[in-house]
Amino acid sequence: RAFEYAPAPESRSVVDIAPSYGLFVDGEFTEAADGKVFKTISPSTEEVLAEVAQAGQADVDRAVKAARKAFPAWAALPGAERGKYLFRIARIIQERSRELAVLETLDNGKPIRETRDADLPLVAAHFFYYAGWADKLDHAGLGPGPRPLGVAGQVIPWNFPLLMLAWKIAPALAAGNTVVLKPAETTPLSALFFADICRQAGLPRGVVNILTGDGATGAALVEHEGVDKVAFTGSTAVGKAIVRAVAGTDKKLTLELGGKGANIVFDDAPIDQAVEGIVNGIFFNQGQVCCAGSRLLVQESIRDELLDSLKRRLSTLRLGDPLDKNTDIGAINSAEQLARITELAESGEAEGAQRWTAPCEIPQDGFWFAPTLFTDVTQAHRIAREEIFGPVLSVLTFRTPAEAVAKANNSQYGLSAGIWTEKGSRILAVADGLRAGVIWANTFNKFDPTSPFGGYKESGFGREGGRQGLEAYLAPAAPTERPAPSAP
Ligand code: TXE
Repeated sequence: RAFEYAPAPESRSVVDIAPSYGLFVDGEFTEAADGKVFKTISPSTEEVLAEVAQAGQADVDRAVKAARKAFPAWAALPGAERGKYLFRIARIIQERSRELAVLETLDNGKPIRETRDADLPLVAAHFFYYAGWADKLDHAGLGPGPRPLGVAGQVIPWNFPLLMLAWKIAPALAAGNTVVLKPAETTPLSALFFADICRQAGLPRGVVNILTGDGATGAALVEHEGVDKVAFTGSTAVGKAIVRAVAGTDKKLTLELGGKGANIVFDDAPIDQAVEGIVNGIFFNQGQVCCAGSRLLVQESIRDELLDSLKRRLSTLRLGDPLDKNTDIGAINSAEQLARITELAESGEAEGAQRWTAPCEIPQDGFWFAPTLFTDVTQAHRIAREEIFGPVLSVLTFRTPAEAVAKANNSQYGLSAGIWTEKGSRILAVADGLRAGVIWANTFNKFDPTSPFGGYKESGFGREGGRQGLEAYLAPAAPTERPAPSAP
C-alpha cells in the first residue's frame, strides 16, 4: 500500500480493571463460598487481566435464593416501572460504551472497531427495545395479562459476551423474571461491569445475579430446582446435555447452538458487494459467530472471478492489535479454540481441499489464525460439515438454484443463510426452500433487536429478539375464575 497510516490504539486507560472480582449476588460483590478463583487473560497478549471468583454449588444456591426472593416484588411492579430501570440501564451502557468496548476487546480479543460499532450499540439497543415492551404487557382493566416464569438461569458463551448477556437479560427483566447469569470462563469481565451498571441504575437487589465460573457452574445453575427457565447459547454438545438435564422437569428451555451457514452467490450478484458480504460473513469476529457464513456456495460460472476478487480483498485485511482502530482481524479467544480451528483446517488439507492463506504477519504472543480459504471442498469434507468457529471459509459450487438449496440444507445445522442475487423472485423462491432460522438477502450478519433469531435442527430451538424473544420468558395469562354455571 502507498500510505501506511498507523493510528494510536484505543487507550487502555479508559477502563479501570481491578486485580480481582467477586460474584454478584443479591446486589453485592462477594467471594465464592470456598474461596476459589480463576484468571482471565487477554487473548491478544496472554497477559492476566484479573482474577475472578469461581462459583460453586453453594454460590449457585445463594444466587438462586436471592433471585427467588426478589421475584415477587419485581414481577408485581407495573411494567412501566420495570421499563424505567431498563431504560436507565440502556442509557448508562451508552454513557459507558467506550469503557465497555475497550474492556470487551481486551477480554475477548475482537477488534475495537467491532466492539465500538457493533457490539455496544446493539447491547444498548436491546435494552431500549425491551424497555419499551415492559408496559405493553400490562392492560388496564382487561383481566390478567401474561405472567413471568420466575427465575431464569442463563448461560452464555464468549464470542459476544455483553451482547449475549443483553439478549438474555433484557427480555427476561422486561417480562418480570429475575435472573442468574453465568458468563463464559474466558470472558467474565463485561458481565461483572454490567453488575456494576445494575447497581448504578438502582436495580433492586437480587433481580440480576452474576456467577462467574466454568461448565460445572453452568451445569449446577441449569439443574437447580429453583430455576424455572433455562436459556443457553453455546456448543451443540453442551446444549444436548442441558436438554437431558432438564428432561422430566417443567423448566422452560431455549437453546441457541452452533451453525454452518451457507452464503449463496448467484451469477447475477453484484460481485464487489457480494465480496464484502462474504468477508463480513466469515471474518467478522474472526469467524467466531454461530450464524457465520462459513460455507460459500458460488455459482460455477462466476467461481474464478469471485475467488480472484475475494483473495485480493482478503490480502488487504489487517490482523493484529485489537485495540488498533484499523485492525480487521483480532485474536482468537482462547488457546483451546485456536487448537480446534487448527485441527479442523488440517483435516481440510488431509481430506484433499486446497488451502489458501491471506498474507499477514502473526504476532509473537497471543492466539491468532490468518484468514483462510479452502477450495475444492466436497460436501463430505469435515470442513464443509463441522462448525469451525474461526476465520476459515469453505468454498463449494453449484449450477442451479435447486442445487444451491439442496447443498445449503445438507447440514446438521439450520441457523443462518445468505442469498446474493439481483432477482427478487429468486430471493423469495430460494429463501422458501432453505431450512435456516435467519436468512439475509444481499447482506449478511445484520442484527436488530426487533427480529427474532434462532435455528432449526441441531442449531437449537426457541427465538431470541423481537416479540418471540419476550414470549420465551412469559406464561399465558392464568385462566380467570368463572362461576360454575348454575343448574337450570
Ligand atoms: O462451548 P461451551 P466452548 C461452539 C463452537 C466452539 C465450540 C466449543 O463451535 O468451537 O462450541 O466452545 C458453559 N452445563 N460454540 O467450549 O462449552 C460454559 O462455561 C451448563 C458456538 O466454549 O458450550 C460457557 O459459559 N453450561 C456458540 C458456555 O456453556 C455449560 C458459542 C459455552 O461453552 C456446561 C460458543 C454444562 N455442562 C461455542 N458446559 C454459539 N452458538 O454461538 C459448559 N458450559
